[in-house]
Order: sequence, then structure tokens, then C-alpha cells
Amino acid sequence: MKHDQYRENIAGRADVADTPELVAYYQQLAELKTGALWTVANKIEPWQPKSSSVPVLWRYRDLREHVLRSVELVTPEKAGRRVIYLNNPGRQDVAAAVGWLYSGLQVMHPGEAASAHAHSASALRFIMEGRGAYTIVDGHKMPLEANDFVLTPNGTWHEHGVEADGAPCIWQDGLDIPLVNAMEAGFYKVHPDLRQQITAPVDDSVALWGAAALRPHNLGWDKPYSPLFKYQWGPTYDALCRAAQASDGTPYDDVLMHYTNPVTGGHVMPTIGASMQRLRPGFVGTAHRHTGSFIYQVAKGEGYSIIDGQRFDWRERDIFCVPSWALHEHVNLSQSEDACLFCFNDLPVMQSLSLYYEEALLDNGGHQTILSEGKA
Ligand code: GTQ
Repeated sequence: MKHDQYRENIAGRADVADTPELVAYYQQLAELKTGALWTVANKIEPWQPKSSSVPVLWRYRDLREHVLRSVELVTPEKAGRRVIYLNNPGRQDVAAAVGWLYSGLQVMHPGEAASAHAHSASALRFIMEGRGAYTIVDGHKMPLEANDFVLTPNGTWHEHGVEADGAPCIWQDGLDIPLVNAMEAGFYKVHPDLRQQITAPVDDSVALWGAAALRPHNLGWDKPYSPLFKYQWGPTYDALCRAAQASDGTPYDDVLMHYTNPVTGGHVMPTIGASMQRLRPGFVGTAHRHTGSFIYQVAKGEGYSIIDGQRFDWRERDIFCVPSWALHEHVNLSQSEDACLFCFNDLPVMQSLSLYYEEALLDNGGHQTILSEGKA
């Protein structure tokens, strides 16, 4: 499908000027809770995806002190979840960070815990800082360290906390709350005991399902999400470094690997996918665009991304979003250090509904013209 070649041809598009007679007619239709399609057709059937989200960079050095301040202001018991959420200026009505994805920074002090609950939304965490964080998913407890990625899939009981001898922890939450609400499909329940029993050995999901390319014999799994709940930073980073020695990567993302469900090889959850990419020192990507909404966290390094003509300079722990169909290109500014970008997205939704579409920027050597420097 080539969108651009049809764009010039406006024959067949709605082009009806208002007359007093038509305006009166529209009024009568409105009273009957109806409308004339030609008054809205061009809006509801755009030539190409038109995101109401804007590209945003959330700088960690700006946010961190405010996130920590919430510890003095509210308890996890009172707040339920003590989280500062990322509020895209174009998506405030649905509390989304971009598109139909929610994200927030959750903070917890040693000895604190947030009670167990379950919801229709799928969730994930990416650990930013601290020591002693853990998540319990359906009785499976997992200790968490910086740059670990953990799933709390839709429908599972989950709770989080920090061990008493740990250090204050901050992690990024990612959920599909706006999508589930748009689908009017959200249920939410609090665990009757507020705490789960731990019913399996600590980290058993990693022990059983976390061996690269090995699958446990005689263990069935029929859930729609991955049986591996935690993806550790160490093996993830090693895999990216090894892959970089064996492959040139892609012109847009250098070496990018998707976290996968080991049973299917597919995305980790039905509605949210995630990846980690490594930009080698000095990598200068070219631009492309695709459908779907993407939230990045800088796991390592320093660089910038140009998103729809805006340059956003990022460093470790910064978060930025790429709205659907926005042109984007990534650059690692260091000539000696690599840079790694964690990303979560709605790719599983776009792909399973056959809505995923991608194209490269061919003009100007594949690079955008910078129209403005992005401000946080
Ligand atoms: O920890 O389950 O940031 O339910 C927002 C909603 C975190 C959670 C959020 C949630 C959670």
C-alpha cells in the first residue's frame, strides 16, 4: 500500500459546503442521534494515521526528586500505588503516555509494600534504581535489580515491595490501561488478604523457562502470556553484545531483540511487546515510521533521537515516546560507549489486528531535517 500516491487525488473525498438548508438538515439529524457521514468522513478516515499524542522526552534528572518527594506525602497503603504517571499533552483525557499506553514511575522505600491486586490491564516494570525490590506474580516471587524487566500479565495477582534491608527503589510501570478502557473491558479486584502466599521457589519462572533456547520437558503452559516473568539485564545485555558480533543490525535500530514468550517465540503478553536494543558506539540510524505506540527508557549511554523533526537528547534513565506513524531516528553520541534502549509498545495489538505498517524515509539520505530541539 502506498499512501502518498493517492494523496493528491481528492475526488471522492467529502467536499460539501454548508448552506442554510443543509445546516438545518444536520440539526434535524442530530436530534435523531444521527449525522451525515460527509460532515465527518475526512476526519474519521484520514489519509494516514494521525496521532493525537506528541513526542515527549521525560528527563530523569527533572523527575527524580519529585518522584522521591511522593514518599513524604503519601503511603502506599493510602495511595494504593504510589506512582507519578507520564501524561502526554495530547492524551490527558485518557492518562496515556502515548497512544493507548500508560506509564508511570513507582517509588518504594525499604520495608514498604503495595498490596496485591489483579486487573484486566497487562503490566510490566523496568527497574531504574535501588536495591531489594521484588514483585510477586501469582505466588511467584522475583527479586529485581536495575534494568531487569518483569511481567505482571493481565489477570494475575501482583504486588510489589522493597526488602527491609534494601535501598529506596524506583521503577517504571508500563500498562495498557488506556487500551483496556477504550475497549471498555477493564475489571479490577483487590486480593482478599491484601498479600499473596508465596507458593513457588523464588525465581522459579527464570529457573524453568529462562534458559536460552531450552524448554522444560513435560511442563504445560496454556496461558496467553509468557511463563517467564523476569528477564534479567545481564543475559539480555550479553545477548545483544553477542548478536552485534554476528550481525550488522538494522539501519534504524542497530541490534534490537524482542523479549519473547519461550513457548511461542511471540510477544511477552497479548497486548504489550517489549524489546531491548543496543546502539554501538557512534551509531547513526536512519529514519523510518510505523504504526503503533512506543515508549523508550534509556538503560545505558547517551545520545539523541529525532522524532517528527524534533531532536531529543537523552541519557541514562530518561524516557521518551514515539507516537504512531512519527518518523524517528536514533543516534549514539559516544564514540567509545554503547547505548541501550529498553522499549515497550503495542505491537502485538497492531500485528494481530493486521494494522502494522512500516516505511523508510527515503529522501535526504534517510535523515529528517531538525525543526526544533525537543524540550522536556
Ligand atoms: O502496580 O499494578 O503505575 O495497577 C498503575 C496501575 C501500577 C500496578 C501503575 C497499576 C500498577
